[in-house]
Amino acid sequence: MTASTQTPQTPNATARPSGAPDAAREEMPAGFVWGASTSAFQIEGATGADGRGPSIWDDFCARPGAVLGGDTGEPGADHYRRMDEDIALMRELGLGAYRFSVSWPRVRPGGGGPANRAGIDFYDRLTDALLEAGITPWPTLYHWDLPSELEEAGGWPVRDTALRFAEYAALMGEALGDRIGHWTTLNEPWCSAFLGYAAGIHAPGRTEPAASLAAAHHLMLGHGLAARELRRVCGAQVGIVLNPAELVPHRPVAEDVDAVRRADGVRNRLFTGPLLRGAYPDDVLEDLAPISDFSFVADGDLETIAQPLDFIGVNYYFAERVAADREAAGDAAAEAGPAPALVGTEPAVLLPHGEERTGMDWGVDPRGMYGVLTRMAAEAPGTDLYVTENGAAYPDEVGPDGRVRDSERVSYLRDHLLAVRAAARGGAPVRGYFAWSLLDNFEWAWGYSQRFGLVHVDFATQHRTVKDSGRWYAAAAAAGAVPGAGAAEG
Ligand code: GCO
Repeated sequence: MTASTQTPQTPNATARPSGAPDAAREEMPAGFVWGASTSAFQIEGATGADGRGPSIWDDFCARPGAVLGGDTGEPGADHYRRMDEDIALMRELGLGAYRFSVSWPRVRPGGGGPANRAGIDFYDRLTDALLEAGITPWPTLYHWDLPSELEEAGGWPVRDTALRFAEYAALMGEALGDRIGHWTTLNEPWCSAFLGYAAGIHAPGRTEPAASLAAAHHLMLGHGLAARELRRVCGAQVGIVLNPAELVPHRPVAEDVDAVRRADGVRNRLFTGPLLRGAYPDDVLEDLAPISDFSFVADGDLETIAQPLDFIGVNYYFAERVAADREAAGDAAAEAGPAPALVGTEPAVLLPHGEERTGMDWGVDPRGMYGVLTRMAAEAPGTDLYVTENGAAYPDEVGPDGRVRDSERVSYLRDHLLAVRAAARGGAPVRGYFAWSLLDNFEWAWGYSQRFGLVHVDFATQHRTVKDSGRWYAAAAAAGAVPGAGAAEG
């Protein structure tokens, strides 16, 4: 069975009546979780501390030209050493939950082999300190930092990596399981598989289309095996974080509509098929046949992958327009520049969608948030949804008065939260929202050039400044509703 590529249209979620804010309209459902997200490699720094081993991102950063400015995981936001200060900030923002990731190479440096007690202790202390502060810990086990040793043995294209991942999940389940209510296995497996192994713009920087498909499969197999292990050792809720793509045809013509179907196949249905229905969609297998025969799928794998999910995390940043090829895209393709090779979509081109752009030239389209949530609710009926990442980069600066006036981010967050609200009102079981990100951090191939935080970080001094968006978000979390932009002034 294949999912429809159509997403329901919402009335413009951002359109608001003039006059006084309608408090009832802006209120989030009861019990809604207000959180913020980070990931280990992006904020921790301390890459050589206390027995941590190298990861593919350390290796990728060392490769000349791979990361803008030659930036590396050092200093990050030095969170490994400033955890207490950062939890105090979360308290100040009134966060109900904090989504962080565990660094696999910190807790089991070789990927397999002995665990590193000092590394586990860090997450143990973090968990306790969060609980003490009244903040629910939401760990993700894999946010892209594969231990180097496992990549040397073949990485995610190799089946063994999934088995090692399950062992690591059991290790963490045993260490923290008595205090964790929600475990996330993977963050955005599409990025790990295709940006890492096909486009080569993320670690490990490989450009091997067939291997990227094997990587996607073994990531999902790792998820399924890890979910079983977590349920065996601690019985918590288990979910996965996806980044469903919201794709619209560039022109209302059959070629572009079919390009959307193909792109949707690799971006979305290659993952939701096995995870939610235990099968790869036929049209996706057909489209990808020239690249791979999928002989890496062993008996029983699909059943393992299709473990029941307690929740699905949805990361949404922008929507994309799809044109059948560069010629069809016309001037828009020239403006968008060369696109990285992405398995299964060529010759289609993916273009930014939306009039406004963020600092990274990502299109702003809150209706896409409504679209991905509504679609996921339809595809996984009854499964709780959480927006596990949403946010925008802008070139923030601390003003002479010590304030960061990031009004564009306030608008971005507000409009997207209103879209979340609209989806929830329409019946999507959205239980919470995690802003990306708590802190300015290492933005992968962009290094430290892009700032996503609610809190500004001066990377030279590690001084933290809560931005206007942070104050605005704190007001939202306190009210359990989406306030007007002026709340940042408070
Ligand atoms: C992702 C990752 C985050 C990024 C964020 C902004 O979604 O790409 O989960 O680590 O930093 O999305 O690009």
